[in-house]
Amino acid sequence: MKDQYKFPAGFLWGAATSAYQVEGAAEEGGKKKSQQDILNIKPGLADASVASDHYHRYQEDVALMKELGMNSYRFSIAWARIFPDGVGAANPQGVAFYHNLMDELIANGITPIPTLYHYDMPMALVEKYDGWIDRQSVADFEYYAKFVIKEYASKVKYWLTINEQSIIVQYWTQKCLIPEKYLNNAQIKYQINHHMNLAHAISCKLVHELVPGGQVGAALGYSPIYPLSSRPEDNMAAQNANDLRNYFYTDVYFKGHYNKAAFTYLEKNGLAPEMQPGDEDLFKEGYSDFLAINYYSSDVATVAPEDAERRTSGFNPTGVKGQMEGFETQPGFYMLGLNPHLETTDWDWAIDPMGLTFLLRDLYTRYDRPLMITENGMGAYDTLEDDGTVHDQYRIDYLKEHIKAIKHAIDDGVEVISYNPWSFMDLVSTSNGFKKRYGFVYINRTDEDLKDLKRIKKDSYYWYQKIIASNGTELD
Ligand code: BGP
Repeated sequence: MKDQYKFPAGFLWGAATSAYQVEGAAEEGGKKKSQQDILNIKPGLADASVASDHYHRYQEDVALMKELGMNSYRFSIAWARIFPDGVGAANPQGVAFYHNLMDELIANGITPIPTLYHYDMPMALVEKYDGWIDRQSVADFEYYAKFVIKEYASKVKYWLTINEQSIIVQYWTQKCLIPEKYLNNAQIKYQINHHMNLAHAISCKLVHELVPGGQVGAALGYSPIYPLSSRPEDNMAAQNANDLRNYFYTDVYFKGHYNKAAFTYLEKNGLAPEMQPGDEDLFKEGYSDFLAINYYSSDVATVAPEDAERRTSGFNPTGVKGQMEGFETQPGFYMLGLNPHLETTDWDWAIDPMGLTFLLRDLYTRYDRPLMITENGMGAYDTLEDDGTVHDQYRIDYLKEHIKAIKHAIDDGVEVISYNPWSFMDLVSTSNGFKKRYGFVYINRTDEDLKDLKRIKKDSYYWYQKIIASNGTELD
């Protein structure tokens, strides 16, 4: 009998971050503002101006990655660092920064896995034409992507296109700076997504054209959706929810067209994106080699009456359990809710390691393409003890069960390329500043006080070091 639960030789172990959440230097080195430099200015919370100061300390950070044993690192390239005005002249200091980072990684045996876009549309383009809302964004993204892919082609094999289109649709006003006049127009978020689908497909084509042996795929935020009960109606609701929240994206990436039931529902409700002739041909030409998944939790769905009020996903703004503001409701299609069988994090995210095995199996069966895990992790309040240690056993428990879940999927025959949990170091959370931490490395700062930004290894760092060294065999 073959070995149970074995990670393949050459498996990519690492961790992940994104540009605006770690770099800081928001207006240094020739960079101009992105929409995240504006969206993250919230009273009492850290913003992107200093973040984890990675821009200035990347060498120290890469040394810590090396010591951790990482052989891959997922990060993102800030469009506004390469093209401060979105298009036009490239910024030599920005271009050099990512060369230096990649060189440092490669010299330390770490495979760079860059993401082209992680929520940070240059403000210049937001001011010019409202960013992704306008189809011109696709052409400007192509200009940026072509430059970047060409520039770093010799250093990068695995390219990630756009981070979490699914989350951008769900939390569109937090991920994009939306002018007030569009705020009550929910069709806009599907239009933004359509433009991103085009940008994704173009990027895939560019990687195939410009990078010998290059592999490319999107990084999708993905929560499998279970029926709340075994009632046929709940099963139907779960299928509807999976179609609109999950396969709506993956069918475009791998089949080259929108999921039929989801698109029909949007059309009936006046929410479908406007398309142009040839758009779906482009989807097909811009095929993905793999799918990268960001996995934190699963969801459950139940029936939503036809006259239910449409609403988007809520979130828990306090970090006190039980304060989730509400759940997505699509009248006549589905309504999400709480899974009574699962524990949650302090921010009410359901903890479900088996959900990871479930989705890996499901997606591999549906599309027959390898998968990467480009995010997974436990957001928590961490405490820096007086002796300079951080005891994050809860994070170790979370990650351990999820790594076991990946091993199960591999053992079931699924091809998994990499595991890059969120996050390498503490960083600016998308909505909770530095209060909610994910890192293996603690950053000594708070929302209010920058302190010395010292890097401190948490217990999870030492634990993960052993996991990587044993290629995932020494889990207990
Ligand atoms: C993903 C994003 C990341 C990230 C993570 C955790 O959706 O790609 O950018 O921050 O979620 O989310 P949060 O910071 O809200 O806890």
